[in-house]
Amino acid sequence: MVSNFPVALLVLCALSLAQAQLRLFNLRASELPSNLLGTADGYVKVFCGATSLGKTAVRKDTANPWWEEEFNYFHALENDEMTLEVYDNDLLFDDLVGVCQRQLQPGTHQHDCFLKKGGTLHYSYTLG
Ligand SMILES: [Ca+2]
Ligand SMILES: [Ca+2]
Repeated sequence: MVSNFPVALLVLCALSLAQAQLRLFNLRASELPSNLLGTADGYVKVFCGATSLGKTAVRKDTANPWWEEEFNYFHALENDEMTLEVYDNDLLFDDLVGVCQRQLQPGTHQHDCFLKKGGTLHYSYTLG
């Protein structure tokens, strides 16, 4: 006798874990704070859940940087938490300017996030 059970299980898994593509783009910041070492040298680290998606290049000596990098992740799930950490690159220790966290929702969204030490991060993402 042949059972359909494994097939049914596979279909169920596929339905409940509907992975989607996350695309993060249009990363920029405004009014990043200066410190003793001068004008900010900003970069952003990107995470989806606990998975690191990488980081942008450092934009040296600008309070209003933009980053051309896009981040793609093919195993995102709705309600996954995306974390964006904004740093000021310095000689010895990079300064954490602020952290932005957001639960992913389907569609394309644009957000502004106020950074703890000053300035704002702007970004867009698409989940789908
Ligand atoms: Ca600098
Ligand atoms: Ca710096």
